[in-house]
Amino acid sequence: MSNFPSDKPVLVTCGLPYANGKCHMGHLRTYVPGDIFIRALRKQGQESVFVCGSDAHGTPIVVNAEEQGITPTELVCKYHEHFKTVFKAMEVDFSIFGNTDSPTNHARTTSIVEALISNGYVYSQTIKLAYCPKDKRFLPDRYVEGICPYCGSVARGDECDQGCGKHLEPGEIRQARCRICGNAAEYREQEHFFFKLSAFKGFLSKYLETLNGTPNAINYAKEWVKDLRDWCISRNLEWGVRFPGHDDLVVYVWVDAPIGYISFTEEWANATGDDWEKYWKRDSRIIHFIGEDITYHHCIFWPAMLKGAGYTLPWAVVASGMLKIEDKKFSKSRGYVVWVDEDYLDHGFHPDLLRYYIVNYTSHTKELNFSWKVFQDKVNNELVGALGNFLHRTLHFAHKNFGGIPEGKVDEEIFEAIQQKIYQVVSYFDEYEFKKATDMMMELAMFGNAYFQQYKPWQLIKTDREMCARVVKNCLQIGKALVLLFETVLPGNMEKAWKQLALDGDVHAARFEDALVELPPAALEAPVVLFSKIEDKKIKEMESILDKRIKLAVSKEKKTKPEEEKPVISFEEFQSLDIRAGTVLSAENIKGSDKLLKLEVDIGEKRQIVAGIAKSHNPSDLVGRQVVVLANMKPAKLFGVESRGMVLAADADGAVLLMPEKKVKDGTRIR
Ligand code: B3M
Ligand code: ZN
Repeated sequence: MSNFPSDKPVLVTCGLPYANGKCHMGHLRTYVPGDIFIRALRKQGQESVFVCGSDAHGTPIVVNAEEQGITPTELVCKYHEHFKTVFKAMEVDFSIFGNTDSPTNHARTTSIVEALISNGYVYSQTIKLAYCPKDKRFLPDRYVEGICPYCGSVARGDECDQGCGKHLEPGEIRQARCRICGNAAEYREQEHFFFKLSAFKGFLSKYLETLNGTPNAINYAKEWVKDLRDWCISRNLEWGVRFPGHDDLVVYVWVDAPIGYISFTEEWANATGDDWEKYWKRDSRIIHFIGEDITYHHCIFWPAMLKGAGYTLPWAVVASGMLKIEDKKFSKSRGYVVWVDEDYLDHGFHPDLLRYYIVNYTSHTKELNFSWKVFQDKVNNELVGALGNFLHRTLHFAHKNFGGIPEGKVDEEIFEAIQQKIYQVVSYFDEYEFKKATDMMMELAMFGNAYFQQYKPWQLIKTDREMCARVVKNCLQIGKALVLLFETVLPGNMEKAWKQLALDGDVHAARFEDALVELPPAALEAPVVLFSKIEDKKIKEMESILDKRIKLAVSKEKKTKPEEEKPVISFEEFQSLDIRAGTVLSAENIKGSDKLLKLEVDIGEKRQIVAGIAKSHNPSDLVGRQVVVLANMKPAKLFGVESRGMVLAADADGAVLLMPEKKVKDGTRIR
């Protein structure tokens, strides 16, 4: 049995893009599957609404506006319009695309924070915060750069985005420097407000047992729940939602951003005469589509906030894996980026092609590699070669030989094949297995092609016209089913195909089950080809655009980034580092993390060390090797695993481990 339709209304949301930069392929990994999922819900007759909007607050916006010399409002308006336009062009069809700076969101956020305060979940505490003596200001979040206290990577602001991925609380970052002027920051005391996340440990542990969604999100969250720290939810900024009762503070962006999901539902309900409370105050199914990197916020912080303020909890969290461009880690600064407008739509590519690639390249939770060559192959072989070919040859043959859809019955076995495929597609959608769902659709197209080949209507027409009509009718019925199934992925082209089949009504509002309603006889026009092959020349052109951008980024980086200057230190300061040689005794992956390895190293004594080298090293290759370890690194816990020491490596394209020139006794000091 499918999960849908359910008598509970369904709210699907997508993570809110920061309104501070253009839409790129990485964004689409959340929005396209979200859109496909909601279309599939509608096709099952599920009452549902699809909500998203711009994330307008926080230091990502303020820092960017400052750099561009415009106000945060101007920046947000510019990118808000940009995202709306690109989503429309990509056929990502939100019921509403709001903005977290709206009056509704200010009001809803204030009301939720006040509820948390009056329910006893907020307390104040004086903490030490990074402060720039030159710019005379506190340095919240992205205003500060330094070293992650957990893994030693260069980190900025509130997250270790290059290293262990941990959320960093204000004041935690080491060797803090001001991002505006580059000077070393001081630490100053100030009173701030904390959300008592630790009080939700019992609740969250139980909740995560029932939470639906993708295993990547849920498994990470189950690890994190073991070690919950309270969250500082106030910031020294002008831009944002005022912290109730404190005119000099705003709430942390990760408070008012997810509350946007609620406010946008309110705004949508006000505009359509619907009721927002049936989603957020009563029994509903709230499904969040997000990128894997914001799982903590959606599976830990957000449900605790909702619980603490008395709102309906998310029913599912669906997290997409990360994106690679031509097999290299996605990176705007290094040029590994594909902008949706200037690198795709503006070159005349149809949105449907990319939508198909995004869901069909690999499973939703895995890393997706975008390559122009693979894109070409998938379009030419699958969309043109299988689906397009079947629809076109069927329609063309029917038009040419029968002037349209012939009279007669569709065979029972054809209906059975269709029904089975619908069942499989729907079951895979239920599990957020978009690749498998779309593979099943493509199987139906291949079944159609095989059927056409087997019965050879082009021969039958000469020998047995009646039998030929039956075969054609069967093929057309398969075509109708394909159009209904593929509408979720290829809405633009399937709308055209629906008309080519002379079907009335709106294909976007039709149901999967309509595929079992026999096509009535009708006249058909000569069909126009839906999908055409992409030429090699076009792909070369696209590749060279990307190449140029990467080269430009490399040369820019060389020019603008001379080696970061570090302060001069004394011999005594150097001597305070306890660096030793040691042999790796064992190495294993850490459950829930694709970056970290747990090592046991003999440095004269046995030490357990967590190292962020899983992407560059296989555990088995490390055992027996000698490495260099900073032994007096402050102990830390990563994914619940204790780490006492740091393995030293050159920070190249991936980590390159240091090792002594020749094997030395374990524990030998490095000076
Ligand atoms: N604006 C974007 C991100 O960190 C952030 C998402 C908010 S979702 C409520 O991916
Ligand atoms: Zn880190």
